[in-house]
Amino acid sequence: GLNDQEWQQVLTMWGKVESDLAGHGHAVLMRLFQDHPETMDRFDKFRGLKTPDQMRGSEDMKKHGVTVLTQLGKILKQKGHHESELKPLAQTHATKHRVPVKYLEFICEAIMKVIAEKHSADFGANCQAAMKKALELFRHDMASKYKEFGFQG
Ligand code: CLN
Repeated sequence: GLNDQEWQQVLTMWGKVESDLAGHGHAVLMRLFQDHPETMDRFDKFRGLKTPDQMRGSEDMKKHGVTVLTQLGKILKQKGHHESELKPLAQTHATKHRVPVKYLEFICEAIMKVIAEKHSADFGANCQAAMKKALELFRHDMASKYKEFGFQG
């Protein structure tokens, strides 16, 4: 787990993410779909988006970015005691969207990259390490829940 200081670093940084949740969310999804185009196949609603320009201009993608980061923020704010926030998310992603654990790793990488780009001055080595730990905890607990739902991911 993370200690108090690490959680504080994570949540202080998250405060900066929340100053423009839509901008960050859109950038995360753009980055994810560019680095790992196969992750886009899980989304029926993004099927029409073929070029980076179309993705950039997509209100729907922007909206989904807000959905994703809002839920992730709720989870991070539990500082590891996130069972009740995580469980329904693991359930839909395992049984309905059927999202491999590997894709969760990809989106966490995209989140790290976007924060590093947008907040380089405030995202020093310690803060990066804390955020990485928090996202690893999130992925680890998602993966365990996946198994409870019978999805090997
Ligand atoms: Fe996701 C829908 C949060 C990673 C694929 N996702 C949702 C919803 C979230 C949410 C809240 C709406 C409610 C629900 O269905 O449940 N997703 C997250 C969070 C993360 C996340 C938080 C990780 C940080 N999701 C992913 C990916 C995966 C994916 C690993 C593929 C690439 S990124 N998520 C979906 C899909 C939907 C969805 C396919 C359904 C979208 C729709 O049709 O509206």
